[in-house]
Amino acid sequence: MFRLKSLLLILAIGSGAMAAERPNIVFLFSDDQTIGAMGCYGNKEIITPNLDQLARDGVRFLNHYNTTSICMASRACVMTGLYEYRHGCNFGHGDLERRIFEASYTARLRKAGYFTGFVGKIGFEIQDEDFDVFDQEFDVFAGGPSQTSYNTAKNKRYARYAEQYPHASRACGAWGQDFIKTAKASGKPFCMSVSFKAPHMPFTPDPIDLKLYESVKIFKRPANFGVDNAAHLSPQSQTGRQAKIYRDWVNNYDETVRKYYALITGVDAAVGMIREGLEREGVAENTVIIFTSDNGYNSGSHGFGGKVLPYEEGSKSPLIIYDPRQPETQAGLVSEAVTANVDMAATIFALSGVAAPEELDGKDLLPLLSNPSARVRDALPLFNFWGPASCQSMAIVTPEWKYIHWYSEDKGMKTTDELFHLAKDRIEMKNVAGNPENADVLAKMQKAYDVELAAISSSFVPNHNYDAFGKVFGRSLLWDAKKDLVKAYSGRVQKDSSGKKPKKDK
Ligand SMILES: [Ca+2]
Repeated sequence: MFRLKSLLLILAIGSGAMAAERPNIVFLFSDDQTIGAMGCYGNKEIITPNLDQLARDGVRFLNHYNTTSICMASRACVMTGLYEYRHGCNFGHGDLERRIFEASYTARLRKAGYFTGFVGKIGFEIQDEDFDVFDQEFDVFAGGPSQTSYNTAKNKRYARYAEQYPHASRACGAWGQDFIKTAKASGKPFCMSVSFKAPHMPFTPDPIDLKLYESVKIFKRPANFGVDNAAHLSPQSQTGRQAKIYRDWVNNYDETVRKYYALITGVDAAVGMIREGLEREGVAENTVIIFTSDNGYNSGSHGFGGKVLPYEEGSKSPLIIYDPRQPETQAGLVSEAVTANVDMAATIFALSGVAAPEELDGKDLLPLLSNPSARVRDALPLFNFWGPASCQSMAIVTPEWKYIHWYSEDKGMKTTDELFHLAKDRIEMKNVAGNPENADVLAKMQKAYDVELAAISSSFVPNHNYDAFGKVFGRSLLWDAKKDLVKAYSGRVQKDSSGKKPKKDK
């Protein structure tokens, strides 16, 4: 009897302790960082000691894709766990509806008792509401509208750090340290989002970091660098701003990449400050850290600059997850599973124990922390619903293959299928779609494509200008039947992404 009572007591204490020890979550988010721009991803020129350490402590993901590879949409994908056509938020498509924001992990965790904080570039707004409404949506909010500024003094909600940290990246680190203190004092578990502006354009790094790269005169080019390495790609891929502007990535590579790397080194310094803060407050052992970025970046690969395109450099970002509660044997492991921006919300819901909304598009990645060789999906869709219609596309990626369908036949172009054998050709130099020995693979990828296409038609969010995509991305409808549909929406989606508030859909 005594033993039973003791057992029950132990069980009761155990479950109470578990409830009290919901982990803290720190979500660190850079802006426009491609997967290769970090030491732990094999880049020997960039200086990222703190991020490399985070990778040694946690699990590093090699195939992390942004399902829409542009700021506004991807940030909404991260927070909601939904594909863009289901959350409806992108340039030319509209702001995030209140009901969808309410289902985001930040909103739900707060309702469930988490102490929440946000600093930096949030990148979207809630439809028909002022930006300042975010002050009520977090326990501590230090975000800014549109692109925010590298000049700390110009970001009103954390301008107080300007004297000590005039550049925004380290200022965000200092804000993070203070938030950790405040959150600890609240007695609640916390969820902190640090959304760096870096390394987004304009490339104005902290002089402290730029100095570290002064002695390097010539930087290593990507293996598929320059326009000569684009001759085999679809003509459609050449019709966007990635091929027409951002020419410094091709013509002035060394000076451009020097600043880009220095901006990431500034983020790295802030990550170090935040980890120090967690240690100092004694909360590091119960704090899960996630580091990723909102889209990749074409740093001269195939002659492209910018993002958006479904090729590897533009769509893939680093992802590191460090859960200190995992056994030490898991430290430094690497996962080749295909993961996505939409997985962040599902993972954070799982970590926190807070119920996720039904039918998230994203997957919980926690099983990969204990078993990095596992998979969470067979295939992932990548979308571009923005910019010139001729450069829009949908793609399917698996650990081994990528299939891209370019539908536009504008200006004499022909519909183009691209198939890359990623396992053998990671830099996408051979389109093997026409190769008879790949016919079975192509058919399988097209089947997966058609499944994702049907999902657009059946579940797009109404009134956000996605109505036509289930048809125009289709593989069988002829261009003549698509032309008018394209014309109807394309005027509305050709907005720039300068951060100006997009006009409402007419
Ligand atoms: Ca971005």
